[in-house]
Amino acid sequence: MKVAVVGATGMVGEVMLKVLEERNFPVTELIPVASERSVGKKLQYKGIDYTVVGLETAVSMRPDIALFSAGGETSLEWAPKFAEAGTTVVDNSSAWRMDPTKKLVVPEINASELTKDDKIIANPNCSTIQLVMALNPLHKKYKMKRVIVSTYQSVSGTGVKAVRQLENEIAGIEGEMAYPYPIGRNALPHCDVFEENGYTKEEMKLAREPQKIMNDRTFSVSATAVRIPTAGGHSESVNIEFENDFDLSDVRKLLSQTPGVVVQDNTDTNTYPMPIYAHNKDEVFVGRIRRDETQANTLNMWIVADNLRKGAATNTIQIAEYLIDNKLV
Ligand code: A2P
Ligand code: 11C
Repeated sequence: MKVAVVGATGMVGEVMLKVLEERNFPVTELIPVASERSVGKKLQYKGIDYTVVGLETAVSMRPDIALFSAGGETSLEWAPKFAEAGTTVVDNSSAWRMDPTKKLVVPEINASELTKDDKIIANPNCSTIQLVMALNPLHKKYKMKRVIVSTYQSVSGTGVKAVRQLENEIAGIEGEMAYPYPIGRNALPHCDVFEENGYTKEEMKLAREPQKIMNDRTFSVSATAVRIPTAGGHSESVNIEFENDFDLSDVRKLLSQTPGVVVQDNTDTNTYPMPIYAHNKDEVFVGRIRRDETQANTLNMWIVADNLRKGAATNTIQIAEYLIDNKLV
């Protein structure tokens, strides 16, 4: 496969190259793409140097697959141009996610919806992916009514500038600010921009995307998204009200049997998921599984995943793998 990575010099793009290499993705020709600022720069893949090209050049090279993570505006403008040239685009930005003509895919849940005609496929938001990975098996068995999620999100979700802000604050260096406030020793109830309803865009992604991925509008999600000074991954405290009662040991069993989900849940040994251990892993980790004692049929749990891996690069590459395995590209 001739594979373009659009945004190859960025935080997610860099992880994409690493994940492609680790999973031995069938790359016959790699095309690293970035902005005009980076054209000519060298990037390594499997020990070989590749030269970064611009978008125009990349389209003219007619890749089979283009993995996009270069921001929403780049995707809006360029994904259709690649699609017209015959390339299948898997896009990690928010540009196409809620477009009714585009599929929003977490392979473990809804890859079977994909067909040869899908030329632009959307990768969900990172905090959504780890949430639905854990919700989906439980919903299938107990039927969810309402989900309340509070997130504790890593600075890596904002990008290089935010990671640098945290590093500078720790080192006591004054530098450029990615956030309106210090992030070290702080918690900002503010991920992405505010919308008119008083929620942030990140919170509304969590409210809207799960229904589309799970193809079910019978449940609702209410979210509060918080940025904290961690670098390894996103964490989520989740409260789920089901139609039907559940058995806690069955919940643990269902989750541990779900491909891509790992249960880490033993209070006797202080075992629970944490971002420092989820870092660089592709799985979604679930723990602190317990009954909400204030309400019938309601569960509390804690979900952690590496937002740059399963939340972005890995999920995007899994979609591409599904396309290849099923001869859809
Ligand atoms: P560049 O490094 O040349 O700016 P991050 O999310 O870490 O900020 O990375 C964004 C990625 O998207 C980078 O690879 C960046 O390239 C790329 N990018 C940003 N704007 C454009 C654009 N207009 N055209 C192509 N690539 C872009
Ligand atoms: C964050 N979820 O952590 C964001 C990053 O819609 O793809 C990814 C933004 C997106 O802030």
